[in-house]
Amino acid sequence: MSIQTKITTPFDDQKPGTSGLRKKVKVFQQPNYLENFVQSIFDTLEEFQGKTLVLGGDGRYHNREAIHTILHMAAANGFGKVLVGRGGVLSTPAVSHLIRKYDAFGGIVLSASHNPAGPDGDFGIKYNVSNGGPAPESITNAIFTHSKAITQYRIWSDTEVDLDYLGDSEIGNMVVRVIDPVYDYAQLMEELFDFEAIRALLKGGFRILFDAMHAVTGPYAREILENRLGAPAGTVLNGVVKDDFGGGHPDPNLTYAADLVARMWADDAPDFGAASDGDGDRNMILGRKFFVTPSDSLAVLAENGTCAPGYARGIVGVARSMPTSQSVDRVAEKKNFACFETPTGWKFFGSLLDAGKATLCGEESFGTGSDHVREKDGLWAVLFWLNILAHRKTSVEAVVKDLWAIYGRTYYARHDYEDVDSAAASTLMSELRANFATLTGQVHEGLTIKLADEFGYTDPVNGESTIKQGVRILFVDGSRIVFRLSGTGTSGATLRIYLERFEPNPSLQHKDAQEALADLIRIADTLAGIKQHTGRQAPTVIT
Ligand code: VG1
Ligand code: CO
Repeated sequence: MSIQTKITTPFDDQKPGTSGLRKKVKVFQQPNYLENFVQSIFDTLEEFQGKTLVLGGDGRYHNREAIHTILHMAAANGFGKVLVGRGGVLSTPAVSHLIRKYDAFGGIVLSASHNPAGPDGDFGIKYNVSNGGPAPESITNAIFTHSKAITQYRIWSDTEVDLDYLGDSEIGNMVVRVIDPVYDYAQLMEELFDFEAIRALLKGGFRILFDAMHAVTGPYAREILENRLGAPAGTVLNGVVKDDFGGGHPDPNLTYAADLVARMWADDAPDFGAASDGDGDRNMILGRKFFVTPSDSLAVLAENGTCAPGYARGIVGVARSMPTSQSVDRVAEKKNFACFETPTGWKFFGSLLDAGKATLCGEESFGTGSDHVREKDGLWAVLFWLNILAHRKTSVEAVVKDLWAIYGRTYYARHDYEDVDSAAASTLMSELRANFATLTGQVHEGLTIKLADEFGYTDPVNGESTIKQGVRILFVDGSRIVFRLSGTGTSGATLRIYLERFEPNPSLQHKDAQEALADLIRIADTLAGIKQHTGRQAPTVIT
């Protein structure tokens, strides 16, 4: 039994994107592909000898094999202990919490989030640092650089490890501790939220549904919603984790959570519906026949959050990704707390949370979170909403409409053109960039362009800068169109177009979002030539 050093040759495509390295399962199944990336992570880190690593994934196809490999590599590289979820399963927010709670050196999350799973689906790997959050770009860039020059990796000779039973075993000198994936996370939720009040709400006949979409949140939701909060059995839909996510696309939005949506729009619809994604960090919140945009959801938490025990201390600030709507900005302004605008991806929130500059964070892509961990957190958002509803004793729709009444409504939509030709997508973006100077002052459909630019960001805490984070077209009336290319896809390019309009007039706040944004949708096509470049007549997904 010993450390083996294996000779390898580099791959040139191991650049982490918005959230780790995501590729087709078949790419990860190539000999040494995973090993090279994992060794590149370890070679980039320093002084972890004898320390603890947290390890788990969303349960998708290839998870177990990858966990087995990573455990043996961690042992050969000198980690002292690995905390791994039973069955190799941990949600992304649970990994973040475990790193923090047990003072781990870092963690590895195996997930491609909502991307489909199975032998022909996607797989992914992400490294999280000691604050529990995704590694910042300085580290992910260093990992990529290393991966292009790697010549060898270290792995312990094959040892049997039983991932299905709680307890300790060893690989070489390293302890492998199999832990309950849910327990610590559920304890944290009990500390943050008023479980007594939520229990009373449910007892009083308030009906809820949660769709785990056959992905990682099933066991978490069952334990928290059904066992601890007393929601009736059957509250959690699709609660069994399957390695192909039941053949579905576990993305909590109106398109992919179609079953839940049908139930929430039925005549006997429950009062509250929610869904989460493959790895448990996203959330969608629905009322009876009512959809809450993720951007409004963040604003609702900022407006009402201090009723939850974990936030009674007050909210010091909020942060949102640039394409997320400015709904929360208006809450921050009125309540006089700071509001930060960051690039897309949770890794940019970490420094603000660590420095105590932000309490809540959110993204338009169904991501909400806070300083309780350093990832977005799907079930946390669901519990936060339930806590607010228990406190306010009103409906989801009323809570959102109250927000609009105070601050105005921000109409919002995102149009995705998935798997388009990569060259065509980058031409579209570069043509937009080339037109910045002439766009300013142009009038389209009665709307004047105030500024066209590309978003860049300098982290106010650590000074790290990043550029090319999305093209923004800002109009004089406050409307915005943002164009970005996705950094999480695994085939072709995905063009995202984010559309936003502020409507202060209460009598104009009840339109369908696509209708209210129709002129901006047309302008986006005029300015970028979407149909012409992509050859598509309509987006693949609208959220
Ligand atoms: C997308 C979302 C982004 C999110 C990221 C990871 O990135 O737009 O807001 O942080 O996914 O979420 P992109 O680069 O494809 O637009 V998850 O739940 O997929 O880890
Ligand atoms: Co996710």
